[in-house]
Amino acid sequence: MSNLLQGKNIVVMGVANERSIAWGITKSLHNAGANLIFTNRQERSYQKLTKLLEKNDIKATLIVSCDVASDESIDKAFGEIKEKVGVIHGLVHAIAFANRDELKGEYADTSREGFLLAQEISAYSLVSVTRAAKELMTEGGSVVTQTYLGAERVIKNYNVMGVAKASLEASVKYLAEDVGKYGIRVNAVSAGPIRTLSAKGVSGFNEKAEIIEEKAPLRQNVDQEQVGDTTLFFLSELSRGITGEILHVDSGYHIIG
Ligand code: NDP
Ligand code: N5H
Repeated sequence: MSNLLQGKNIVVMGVANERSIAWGITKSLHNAGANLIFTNRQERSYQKLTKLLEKNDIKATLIVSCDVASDESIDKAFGEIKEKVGVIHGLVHAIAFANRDELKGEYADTSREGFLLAQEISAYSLVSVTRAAKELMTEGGSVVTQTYLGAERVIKNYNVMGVAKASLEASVKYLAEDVGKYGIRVNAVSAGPIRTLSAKGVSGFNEKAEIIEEKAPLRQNVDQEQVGDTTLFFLSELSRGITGEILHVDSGYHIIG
């Protein structure tokens, strides 16, 4: 428990269930005293979230529906947040999507449609939600997104998502420059493999997790709580001098050649 985010209003996008990285983040932010606003796409995620909040005795300030594929949905969600909460101080973006059949085989086989879908949901969404959040961050703020090493290196099967994450990471830097003058920071956590709903059923996940245990300096996989605490750091005043940064929470794996 700390009071790092006492009195701060933070929007969390991307809780699908108890395994979600965004749920690990939620627990860290709650323990730091934040008031939490959630957005979900699917009704199923909304149901899971309300049960999780109840079970963990966390009271949401607001829960709104938001599909980042639609400008109208984003406007409506942030309009409702403005109306009911007013000022926000932080935004957590933990959203990505690509067609499962394009997360295997050769990247060269990626379809035009699949490429654009991955870019739209996993990278452009950060641009659109940062723009919407900026209007509500009148006291300054912090935006944090989630990325993976496949943005920097060719990692088998990550394919179209690797290219979308490269775009996301470049967007972190361009957005950081745009909103820095308003006292708003934009950073990313680059997490090691974590078994979540998104990771379920994708080829090669187990193999990637095993390599971490074998080769990463800390010889163990990371978990949602570790990502949660680093995201808390980025949202808090402790990181006030940092923006446009991509910070690895991966047991040090990225330094190994
Ligand atoms: P989850 O499956 O738990 O979360 C993915 C979330 O994306 C879901 O909540 C889903 O919402 C949301 N989403 C997908 N499409 C849309 C959309 N159109 N509009 C709004 N929300 C949408 O998986 P993770 O927690 O693993 O993923 C969170 C982030 O972490 C992703 O960016 C992922 O790339 C990143 N990451 C994950 C790693 C891992 O190993 N798991 C490693 C490094 C980064 P809904 O369920 O309502 O559809
Ligand atoms: C190298 C790897 C393993 C192979 C690649 C995995 C990529 C996963 C990312 C995307 C987000 C997964 C995805 O879009 C799955 C969907 O096609 C199907 N799933 C769903 O629709 C579920 C129900 C919903 C909740 O999912 C979403 N996304 O909406 C990478 C791994 C070692 C690390 C990893 C898993 C990275 C990452 O970015 O998630």
